[in-house]
Amino acid sequence: MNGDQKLDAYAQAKQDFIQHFSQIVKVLIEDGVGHPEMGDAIARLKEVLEYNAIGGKYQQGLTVLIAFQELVEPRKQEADSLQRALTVGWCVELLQAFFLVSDDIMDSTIIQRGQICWYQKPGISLDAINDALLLEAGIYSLLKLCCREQPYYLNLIELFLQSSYQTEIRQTLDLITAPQGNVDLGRFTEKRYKPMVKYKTAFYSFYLPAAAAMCMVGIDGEKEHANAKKILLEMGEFFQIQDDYLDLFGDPGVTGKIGTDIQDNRCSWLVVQCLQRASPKQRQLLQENHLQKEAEKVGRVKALYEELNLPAVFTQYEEDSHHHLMGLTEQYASPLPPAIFLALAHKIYKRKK
Ligand code: DMA
Ligand code: MG
Ligand code: MG
Ligand code: MG
Repeated sequence: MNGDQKLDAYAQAKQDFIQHFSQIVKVLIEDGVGHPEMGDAIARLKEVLEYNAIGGKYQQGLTVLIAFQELVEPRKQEADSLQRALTVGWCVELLQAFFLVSDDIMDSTIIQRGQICWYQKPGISLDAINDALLLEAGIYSLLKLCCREQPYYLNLIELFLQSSYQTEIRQTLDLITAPQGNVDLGRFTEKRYKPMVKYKTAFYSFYLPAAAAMCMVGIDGEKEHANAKKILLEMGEFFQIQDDYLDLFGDPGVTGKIGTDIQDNRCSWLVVQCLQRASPKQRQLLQENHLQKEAEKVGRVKALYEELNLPAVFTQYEEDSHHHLMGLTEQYASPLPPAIFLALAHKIYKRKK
């Protein structure tokens, strides 16, 4: 395939993936048929799905489908197994939606994916907690409905559960490293930062989709999974570094979200880099303006980051990281087709959203 054909194949996969969503909603709400008293709850579930599972980049979910297609010869891709790959891809998107709805509450975010956060909608408020749990439960309903007869069913469930735990335990770290009402700059170190982001984002966003596709085609070996993980966790770590950078320096019109890392006192890549370079006076400025809601104070922190050239540091880091990922792919992709990893690396390189 040449470059243009590859692009078309990606666009086609994305279209198929998005189209499959109506099927997901149908399957989930059919569970309520025959229970007339559930009518209102089912309508709510549909609304929650349509508001929160739609409108992102679909990168994670689509990766299941694309990896599946790379791993199975075209003539062996049966319609049924393709349908299952689409559904498992949507399970990853539901997991993402579950995390986002909850994360936005904990981060006091207002805008996500270009729209008001679900919990901020009039009349929703903390009922959003139950909605998030519903999104999570949807994963296991779907897996049961579409994969129960498959030999990999248990492996898939374990993979989703393990990914959830890895994310949640590192979200815990993210939260307790940013205590409310107390700016302790001593906590914002690279040593804490790296493992935190690797597992709060990289595991479920990068390893899970590829590992799910691997399970579905019967690639279960520890070595194969460890190799894929080596590349994908590194990629996901960089993805979260980009997320931290875009939180402050991204264009909200493009990212679809308005950052809150400074206001929330988060252990962001930017604050870690800043502290490695700051003079005692600059450190004091950070101490006084981190964890503050006023736009003026946020502006002071941003000006400090610019003074320390952090945007240029980031650009250089992005180059180095991309180069490093190319090397890791060369070393660890086999026996999987390198295209799986290269396509992802290419997608996130210099991303603006
Ligand atoms: C992302 O952290 C992690 C999860 C599990 C959603 P974040 O709060 O930086 O994400 P976002 O920038 O999308 O709110
Ligand atoms: Mg957040
Ligand atoms: Mg968060
Ligand atoms: Mg963020």
